Amino acid sequence: MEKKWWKESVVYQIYPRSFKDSNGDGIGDINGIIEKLDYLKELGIDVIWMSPMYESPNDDNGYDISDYQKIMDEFGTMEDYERMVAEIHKRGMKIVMDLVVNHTSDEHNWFVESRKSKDNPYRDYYIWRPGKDGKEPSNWQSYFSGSTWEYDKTTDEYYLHLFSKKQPDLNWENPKVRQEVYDMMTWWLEKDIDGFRMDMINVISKNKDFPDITRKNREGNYQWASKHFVNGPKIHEYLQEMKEKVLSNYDIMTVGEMQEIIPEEAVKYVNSEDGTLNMVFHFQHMRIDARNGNKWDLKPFDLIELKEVMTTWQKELEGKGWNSLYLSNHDQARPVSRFGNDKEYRIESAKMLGTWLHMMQGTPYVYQGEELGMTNVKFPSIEDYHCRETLGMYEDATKNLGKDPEEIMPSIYAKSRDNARTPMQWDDSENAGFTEGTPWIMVNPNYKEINAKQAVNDPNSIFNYYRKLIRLRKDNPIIVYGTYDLILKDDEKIYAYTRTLGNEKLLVVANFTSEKPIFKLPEGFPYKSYQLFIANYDVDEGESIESFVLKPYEVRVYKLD
Ligand code: TEU
Ligand code: CA
Repeated sequence: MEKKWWKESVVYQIYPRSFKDSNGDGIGDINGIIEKLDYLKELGIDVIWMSPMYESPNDDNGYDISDYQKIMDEFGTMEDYERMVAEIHKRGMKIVMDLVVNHTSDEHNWFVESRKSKDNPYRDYYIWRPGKDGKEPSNWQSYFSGSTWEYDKTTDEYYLHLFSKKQPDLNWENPKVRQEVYDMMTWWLEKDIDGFRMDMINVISKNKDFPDITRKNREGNYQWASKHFVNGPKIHEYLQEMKEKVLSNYDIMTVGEMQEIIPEEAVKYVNSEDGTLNMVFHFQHMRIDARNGNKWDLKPFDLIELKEVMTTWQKELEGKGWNSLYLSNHDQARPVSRFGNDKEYRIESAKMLGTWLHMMQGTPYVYQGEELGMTNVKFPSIEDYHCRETLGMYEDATKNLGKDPEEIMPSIYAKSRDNARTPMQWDDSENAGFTEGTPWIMVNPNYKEINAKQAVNDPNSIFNYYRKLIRLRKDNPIIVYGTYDLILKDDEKIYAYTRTLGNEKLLVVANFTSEKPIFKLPEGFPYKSYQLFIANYDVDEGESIESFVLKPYEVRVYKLD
């Protein structure tokens, strides 16, 4: 298999707003990030992915960009940015920027012009349609609830926005738009960045007819219409063009965030022959605790389903493309609260989840605070939430669907994106050492116990365990390049798999429960000798691997010859 630096790397995601505030305004910033680069180096990180740092009115925390070539004032200046890149590179790390080009902010100059008149030169930069029978051009529902169409009275037409109404969708059909995007990407690459994480990249090509959804697929007036824009008609054409004009000129890494992507479609994007991107972020494992794909409709997750999802991705991409491995990011609940046990077994289960994920084939992504086992939060009131998606759902559910707020709050506690956006917990001082001012969003009250200062100094912390996990990757090519195979497919408590490279094997055994299930090696499983590689509890090294009892959330990895 072809060796690549981005296959061997571990990526750390920074959500700048919540990472570290250096000037007391309550908002994380670039100088704050620079202060913490040594912390990331100590953890062993190779690549840092920055959530958007561009100029933005912050309707969606920077995912609504008003100028792609400026740094958000609150985060600092272009000089600060350049210094940060130099400091990252000086430490032997790389930087990946977020590329948000499905939409801009409505305050982007292109849109300010576009909405002025039907013959404005920028009109066609966005997607405008006349209404239908005095209503929206179609009954599509936006990701943040409500219609995907917003009426604009200046020209008596509607514009499309798959996300908030302050995030109008760019018209990728227009070659000028595409060229603007490619020029902007090149401009950043010339500033020495090392790649892009591409926001919602598989929805940029839409069915231009914008047909109504006739069979209701959800409550309310607006319906999910993703079949008309996910992996749309011209998506591969656009990405091939982007590859030819931009990506192929640089040794960079690319990862495309892709809604509703399944492995057989993903191969078209990431295959090493004529694919366009290195990796995709899929959402299939993020849906196993939701009913009917509705993230707010909670259900306990099923380990068998998790095995199916992960194994399908591992096997379908094997030898063809490359997987990204993540359990958390700025849009997801905290994994230790979601898939582990953030009460009795917080430390054990966080280590188990990290091990289970990092030992698979692919590039692991660590989201800020995951290395500390940061947990979900319950804010006292809906007023304390900031996330666009959460507020949109709350409003829709209470106003349009007549639901009781009490009924909705448990979903918000479990799934709100704000769970991931509470400030990074640096120490046990006020506001967790994140800011000397008032944080823009509430700090999780558990920071006295869960914080980086404690973790760095505690040899048994999740942080130090992650360090070890990451170091092992550097010294053992099998972790990067070994082939994955699932064993014990039907076990409901234990997730076990192997990795194979040449004569070497890794055996990974992970208990996803607070019970004590017995692991039994499948009969005839070949090995000559074994050695403990990493584990989250003390293990008697003489213990046979043929059969053993697992402690709650125990994980063990053995190296076999
Ligand atoms: O996310 C797209 C996306 O799929 C989520 O917002 C989605 O709505 C949610 O996770 C599912 O419940 C990207 C960014 O990561 C997100 O922060 C932005 O809000 C969004 O695009 C718009 O740019
Ligand atoms: Ca600040």
